[in-house]
Amino acid sequence: MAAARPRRARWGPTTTRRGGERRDARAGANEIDDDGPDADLADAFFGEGFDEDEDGEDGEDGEDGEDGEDGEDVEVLPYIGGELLRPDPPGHKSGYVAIVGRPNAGKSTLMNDLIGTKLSIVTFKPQTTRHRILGILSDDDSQMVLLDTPGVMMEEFNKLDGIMLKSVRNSMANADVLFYIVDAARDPYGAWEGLAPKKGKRVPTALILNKCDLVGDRERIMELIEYFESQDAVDSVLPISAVNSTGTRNVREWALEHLPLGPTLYPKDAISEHPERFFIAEIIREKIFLQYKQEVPYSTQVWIESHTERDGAKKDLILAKVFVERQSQVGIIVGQGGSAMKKLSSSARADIEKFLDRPVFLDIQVKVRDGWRQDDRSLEDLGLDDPNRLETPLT
Ligand SMILES: Nc1nc2c(ncn2[C@@H]2O[C@H](COP(=O)(O)OP(=O)(O)OP(=O)(O)O)[C@@H](O)[C@H]2O)c(=O)[nH]1
Ligand SMILES: [Mg+2]
Repeated sequence: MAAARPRRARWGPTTTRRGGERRDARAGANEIDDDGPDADLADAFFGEGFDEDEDGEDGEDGEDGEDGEDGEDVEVLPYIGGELLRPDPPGHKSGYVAIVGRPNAGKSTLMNDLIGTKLSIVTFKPQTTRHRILGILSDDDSQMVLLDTPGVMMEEFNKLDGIMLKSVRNSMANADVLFYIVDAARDPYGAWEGLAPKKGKRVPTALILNKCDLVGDRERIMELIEYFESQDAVDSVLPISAVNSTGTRNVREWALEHLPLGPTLYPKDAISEHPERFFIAEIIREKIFLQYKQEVPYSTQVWIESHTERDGAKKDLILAKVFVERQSQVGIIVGQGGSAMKKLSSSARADIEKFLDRPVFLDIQVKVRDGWRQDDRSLEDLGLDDPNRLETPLT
């Protein structure tokens, strides 16, 4: 499941952009990340190419005025180090590509495939992703900023659900290109009903028909393509199997084609903006989702208390806290004689070591935060409204 990291790249918060605001954060030039799958897409599902509809929106709507403020000040700026900034070549494109869909549709799997490494955790359970996760795909002529989002649920059951939906809405509001993704094998029409915008479309929009490998029936896939192509809010339909990398190159090319003109927004060698400890916490959360049943994974939040790199042959020391909602869940997480915790620690440690490329000593403690999913202060304190939060929560 886990994609290997193909190259060392920047993960940390290297950007000058937060929230919806844009700034030019050009950094030294970099290599083209062209390690995507070679699969020749849609034909894997059906013989002829589908209609890759043009909407004429690309091209002229670049970022006005971003470069116009340099003016007089440039000459008096002191040298502050770093590589010389290279101007973007003419015709450089950039923008935000939001991936939105119902829980479990395959958003994170697609995002990981496009980026070429495992940025977002993936499990067989719905509502795995809780934050907007940002992944960056750059080459000399473009920069595509992908936003993986939490699944859009039909109902909000608690304040955490509210925060998750808010992050989907924010991602959509910031998007220059929008991908709606539906599971072709599981009520695709119903899924679309819950997603379809009321007021038509605002930006180039494609419907991604995922999990085509589970359909197996060419006629059915054609029928779905035809239906979604007839929707006003959809410019193109892209059939894929994200888990097999089939069709995902088409997705990348479609996004690139429809990105507006714009400057480099993040350092070209960055692949995300989240701090390393965010990914470490996500790895532990993924293992919790895979190991524990029913409500337990959903009642759990992970916080990395500290991560210390130690000299010499010593392993990195990572102290993590797992917050649960009720005292009874502590026993479930720990298990008889600590057996469940042992299993959790060792599976999480193995993936953290792969991610960091270093040996790690992982210490996990379990804490109770009564009803944290319904409590504004706990949600903020545990970093649910800001995945890049670094201050330690009060326990
Ligand atoms: N057969 C098949 N399974 C897929 C495909 N894409 C994703 N999956 C599986 O579907 C499940 C959910 O995938 P995710 O990528 O976590 O889905 P998601 O939309 O991010 O889910 P949430 O974060 O919970 O909203 C996982 O078990 C994936 O392996 C696909 O193309 N074919
Ligand atoms: Mg996800």
